[in-house]
Amino acid sequence: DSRFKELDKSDVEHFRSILGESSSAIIDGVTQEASNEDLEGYNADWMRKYRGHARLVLKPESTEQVSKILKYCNDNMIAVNPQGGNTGLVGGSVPVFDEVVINLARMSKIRSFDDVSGIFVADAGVILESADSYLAERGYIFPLDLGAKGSCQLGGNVATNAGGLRLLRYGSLHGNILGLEAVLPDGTILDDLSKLRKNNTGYDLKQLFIGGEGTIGIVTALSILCPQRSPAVNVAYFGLQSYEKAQEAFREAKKQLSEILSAFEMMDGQSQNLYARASGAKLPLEEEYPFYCLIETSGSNTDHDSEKLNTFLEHVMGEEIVSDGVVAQDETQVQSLWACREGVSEASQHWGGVYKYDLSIPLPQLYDLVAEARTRFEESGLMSKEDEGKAVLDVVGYGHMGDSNLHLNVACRRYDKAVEKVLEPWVYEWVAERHGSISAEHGLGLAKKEFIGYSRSETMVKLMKQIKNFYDPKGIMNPYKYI
Ligand code: FAD
Ligand code: 2HG
Ligand code: ZN
Repeated sequence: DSRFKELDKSDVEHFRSILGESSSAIIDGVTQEASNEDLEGYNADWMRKYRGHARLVLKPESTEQVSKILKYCNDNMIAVNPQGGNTGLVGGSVPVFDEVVINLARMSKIRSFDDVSGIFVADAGVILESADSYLAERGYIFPLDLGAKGSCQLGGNVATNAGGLRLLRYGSLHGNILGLEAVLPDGTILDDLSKLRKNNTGYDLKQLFIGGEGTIGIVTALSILCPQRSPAVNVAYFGLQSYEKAQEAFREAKKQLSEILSAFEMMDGQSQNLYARASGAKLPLEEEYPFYCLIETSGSNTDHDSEKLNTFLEHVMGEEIVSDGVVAQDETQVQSLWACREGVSEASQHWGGVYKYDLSIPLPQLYDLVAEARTRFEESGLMSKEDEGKAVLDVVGYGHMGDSNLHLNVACRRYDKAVEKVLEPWVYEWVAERHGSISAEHGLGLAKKEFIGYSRSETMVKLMKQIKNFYDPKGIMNPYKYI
């Protein structure tokens, strides 16, 4: 974009003066020969679907460095792309052209933890799994968990307002985050690192950064309220004959497990078959079923929780809501049952390409979309019934049923416009007609830029643009993305 300055030697020298000479602070393909290989991990996204052409990656170590970098970029019209663990699934985490990548990986300090209130304060570059392990040692849990926990960063989680596997229990980051520190495009440091649960003094500005996808500033630290870790955790995995049965099971789980229910996930048979083929793992149940659910309970009393879970399982099996099931007997089994759910996302891109949709749909209609998508592929001639399960094209549905959040993944051998045409804009129209959301948790990024109107009115999009222009009048923050 000719509005933005092309990087030259003087810019790189300036960034070096901010960051110092440490080789881990800067990957320079402008004045030095950083190879494409060095830059690849920052330019290509997790799905290998979006690829930018950044020639400079900056890795600040402190909020002050982020501030100096942004001020210089703003003064000189240099476009930037904030980046965390680069596990985002909508193309928002990588540049489109040659934006400067500002990667937060080196900002990885835990700043404080109060083991009475459970308030945890950390830099944005802390890896989610590291934060959770730190809290586990102190009897607490990070109130967010997701399959990419080993790579994603807290700042990226905030910027995408990640939902994950336990939102049902702990709620959204909009509620758990107590304070943020962020740097605005002109270098201003917004210190709102509050540790208060209650603070009704005007607009709650931090909420704009939660789910802001790096379009109005860079999150550099957060404070978050963490709950006690439950000593008794049980996981059950069961097979069901229909989606209606899965809904009945969910209703019973809420009724009978009530306060100890911490996750309710749904996977269709095709998604489990795909996971087994891609990973080589054996599925937990002997027979195959059209649907599977995974339930997790977390409580403080093992005997009490096991009794509740067993009563629930006896009931749902007695009533023939559930056809067969297994309860994990130890931590290894807990992990392997969870892997059947968490592993689907990665398995779906095993054969080369994948089209991912992350949707909020009213629960009774949630699975209709998957069934209709299969029909559309059969009618298009791109998939026949015999192809199913042979990795030519797999249409799989799974997700956070407890949050009415479906993940529709269409796995194929390579990215193909013909496949995309069957899906878009049909998926978005379908969801809009049912008053759902075209992004339940992954955000809009580049992938859904054109489609925001399916979930937000013109008035709301206009207001969003005004907010963006107010915070980032020169438009340097993550340009070309959804706003
Ligand atoms: P990145 O991918 O690096 O960035 C994501 C966006 O945030 C980009 O727009 C980027 O510009 C911006 N950003 C990053 N850091 C900052 C910062 N410090 N300040 C401002 N902006 C910033 N998501 C869910 O909601 N639920 C799930 O269950 C879930 N499971 C996943 C499982 C797998 C296997 C994978 C690969 C992804 C999954 N995701 C899930 C997607 C999810 O968005 C990310 O995993 C995570 O929240 C992104 O964090 P990240 O550090 O990788 O951010
Ligand atoms: C999950 O719940 C993630 O596993 C990823 O949100 C979903 O890959 C996907 O579509
Ligand atoms: Zn998800």
